[in-house]
Amino acid sequence: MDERNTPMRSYQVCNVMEANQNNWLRTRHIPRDGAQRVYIEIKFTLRDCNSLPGVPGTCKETFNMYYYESNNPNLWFIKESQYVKIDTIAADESFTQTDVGDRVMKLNTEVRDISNLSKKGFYLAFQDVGACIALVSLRVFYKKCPTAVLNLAQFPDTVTGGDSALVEVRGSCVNDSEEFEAPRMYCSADGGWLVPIGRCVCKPGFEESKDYCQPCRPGTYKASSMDGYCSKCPPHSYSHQEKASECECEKGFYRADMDPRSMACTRPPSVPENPISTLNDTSVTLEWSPPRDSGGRGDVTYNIHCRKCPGDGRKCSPCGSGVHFLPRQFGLSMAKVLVSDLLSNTNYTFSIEAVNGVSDLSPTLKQQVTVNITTGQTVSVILKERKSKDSITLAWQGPDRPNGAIVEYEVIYYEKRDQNYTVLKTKSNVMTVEGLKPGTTYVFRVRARTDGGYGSYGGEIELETSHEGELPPACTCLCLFFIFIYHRPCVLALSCFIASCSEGISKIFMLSLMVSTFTCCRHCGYIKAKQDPDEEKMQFQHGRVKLPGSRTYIHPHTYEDPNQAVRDFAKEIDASSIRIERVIGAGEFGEVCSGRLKLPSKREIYVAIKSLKAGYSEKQRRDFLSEASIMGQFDHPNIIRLEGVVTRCKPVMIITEYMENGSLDTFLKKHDGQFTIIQLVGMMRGIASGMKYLSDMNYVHRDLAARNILVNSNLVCKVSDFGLSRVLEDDPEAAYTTRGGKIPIRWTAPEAIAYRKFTSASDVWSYGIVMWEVMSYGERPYWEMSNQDVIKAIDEGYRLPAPMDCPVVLHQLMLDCWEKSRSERPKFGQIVNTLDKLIRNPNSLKELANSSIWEDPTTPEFSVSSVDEWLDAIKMGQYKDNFSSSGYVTLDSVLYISLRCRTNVMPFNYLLVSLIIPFLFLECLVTLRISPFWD
Ligand code: ACK
Repeated sequence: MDERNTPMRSYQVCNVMEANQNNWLRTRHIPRDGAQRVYIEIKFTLRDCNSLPGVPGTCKETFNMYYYESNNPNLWFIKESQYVKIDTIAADESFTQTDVGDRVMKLNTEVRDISNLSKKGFYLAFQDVGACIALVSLRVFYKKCPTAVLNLAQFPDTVTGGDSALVEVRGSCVNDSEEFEAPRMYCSADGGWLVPIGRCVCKPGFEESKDYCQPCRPGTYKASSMDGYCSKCPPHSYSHQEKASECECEKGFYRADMDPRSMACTRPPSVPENPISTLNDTSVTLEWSPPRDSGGRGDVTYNIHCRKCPGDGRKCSPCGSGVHFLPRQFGLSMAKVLVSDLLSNTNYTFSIEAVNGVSDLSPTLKQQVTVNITTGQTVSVILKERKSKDSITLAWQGPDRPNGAIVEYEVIYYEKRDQNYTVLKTKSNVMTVEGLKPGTTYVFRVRARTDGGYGSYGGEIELETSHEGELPPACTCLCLFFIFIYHRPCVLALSCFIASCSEGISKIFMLSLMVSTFTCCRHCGYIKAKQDPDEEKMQFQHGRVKLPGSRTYIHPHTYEDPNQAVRDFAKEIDASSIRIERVIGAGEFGEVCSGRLKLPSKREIYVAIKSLKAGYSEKQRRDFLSEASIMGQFDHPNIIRLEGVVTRCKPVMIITEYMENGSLDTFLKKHDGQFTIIQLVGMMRGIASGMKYLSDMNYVHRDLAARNILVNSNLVCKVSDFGLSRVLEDDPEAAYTTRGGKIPIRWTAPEAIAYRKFTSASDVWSYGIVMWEVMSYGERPYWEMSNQDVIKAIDEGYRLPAPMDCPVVLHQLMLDCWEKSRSERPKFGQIVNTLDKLIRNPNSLKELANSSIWEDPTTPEFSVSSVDEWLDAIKMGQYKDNFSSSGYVTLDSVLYISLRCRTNVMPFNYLLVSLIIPFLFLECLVTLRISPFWD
């Protein structure tokens, strides 16, 4: 019975009373089952010899355990000597008579093992040599390492090795995975796995999930088994099916062979812009601006295609190998090439195309911008000459199609006999060469020069001076005719001609009339021909023709879910690609910092980072991000460019291009008086161009002011500040409240202030104010006048006077922008055109709006000899006493005011005057660019 009084069976032997016992108990054949090491657990009881009364000394308290390895499962006899001894087993606890009486069993458990088995099985045997034992149970077992999956490799059930050796096991990769490094593990003797080596990785299109590989979901992909997890399809690509190992490109977008699958799909670049040619006789330098849209790639290069058109009616043909391109014709990385060895006097068309790594994948034709040039403006015909004994007068016809205005002609001549030549220059196409020898033959050639350089010489003409006493030939009249038709109005030319020719007048008259008409018409035609290409060029370079179906701005409020607008128009940027470097200012919603952005496969760029401060409300977040969803819709060199947003982690950020010179108003104040007028007009042109783009997209800015223009290191101005929060809604204070502050009264058109009529025309009004800010280097419009006074003054017709040194044309443009009736204000497109014309013709900027008052008192309008006269002239006669009592009795002393004004030291009485009649006096104050309220 065991401890619980349950009867149990056992093998017993207890021949203790007799000596020389040798009793054997043997198992049947036990299959090894692959095990090399087998454990044997025996449970037994053993009687204490001392507790047996009268037992001889031969009584034992141990027994022996043996095994015999054999492939034969049916051995019925094994010799004693064949057994291998495992151990002599002694009991930890033996029991006594008392125990027997108490029926308490003292069960011993002993475990032994045998290793390095190699045959099919073995037999176990127990030898009793005279003990009193009962074998209660025998358990024979081996150990194994259980099935396991580690590092995506599956390891099978593995029987442990013999003799405590580790068993090396090769794992097999789970479904949809492949070997990265052969997976191995060691099965230890006690059945545990040790030292995992190698691993499997999920195949492309699958990602690891615990111990198996699961397919990538639609919209995600995994290109390489080396990538850990499925990633979202890169921009402009998609995957509709599971298990995608790459995402397909959207229509119109492509992926080059060498592009990593993680890269956004890209498209061919847009056309190169602003081509410029600089011609020098038979070579030309072509330059252009990179395409506005690089297609999303950084590998844009340029190819030049060249065709020549002889201009004699023959067809154009490829230029051939005679023309040379430096550095090369195809695959240019710089936007510049020198083309040399062109034929003279030939029309050439150069087509410049931008290509990138996916251009060849796109079925659409590559867009090209073309440049036409005409080489060597040869002055082909010397029309006629007039000779005397010591002079020759030549008249020639200018080039048919000059490639620019002719700057001058060069006449080269030499005496035929000695070939020492002389070069003369003239702006007209007539020249009298004097000091020649009588009766001598001279050779003449003429060539023209334009801004593009010299053309080639026309053909030679040999002329001989008259001999002493010889009269000029009668047909000199024809020469004079040509001279005059090129230099006088046609009528005058004709009358001169009639007066100077007596012979054959009727014939020549008819002929001349025809030529004259032809020439005059050609002249008119020339003017037109000169203007049209110019116009075209300007349109081409700067005009943004609104194409049918071109984009219109979408207000984020039209979205039910404003977050969708952000997703649609702003790229989400991973915060880890941004490095914030320093704080550069404070925005409405939080700090503005500068830093760097490094996007995959893009160059690192400097960026400005606006962040949304902590503790914001949902509305603030929406308003903050609305700027990004507006800005993200624009793509123009004069509109601040959105790089993207960070919305998936905090702080929420808006990333834009970095503008090194910050906001325009501060920038101008810092550089007061340091720019040329062309630079200032260039800035204004940029702003106007950005505003034209916005108005073409039907976007009304409402807060155009120099403080909302940013300037980069190249002085390029860009319109910024597109937040929604300043847009006025149903607030009763609306007209005066914006961003918790005021409507920018000084910048806002009267109709927008009065009844919130914000339109592109009201933006034009603001633009006029920005022009004024630019020309006055950041002066505050209307100085310190109160907003109410400004509204009143504007209503009464007052307009800001021209700032100091402001060209009259620019002030006029400002005044046009401030037309009360908004329909009479110019459109942004017209403003851009006007400024372009001024840039091309800087002379038009020479006349200053206010120079006459201060710098030229002798002009009829301001010819004054005393202070009183001067005050009368500027309609301030009633303040004569104020001036004289303050000691300003001479004009010099008034000029001294100007000097003091310039240094901002304003005499008090002068201030008083300006306070009393601010608007009459503003004109002269502005001339000095001073505020009447300083000091
Ligand atoms: O006048 P600033 O230097 O130019 O100070 C303000 C400040 O941040 C708060 O708006 C500057 N700022 C804003 N956006 C940019 C940008 N994209 N690049 C450079 N500076 C910027 C602005």
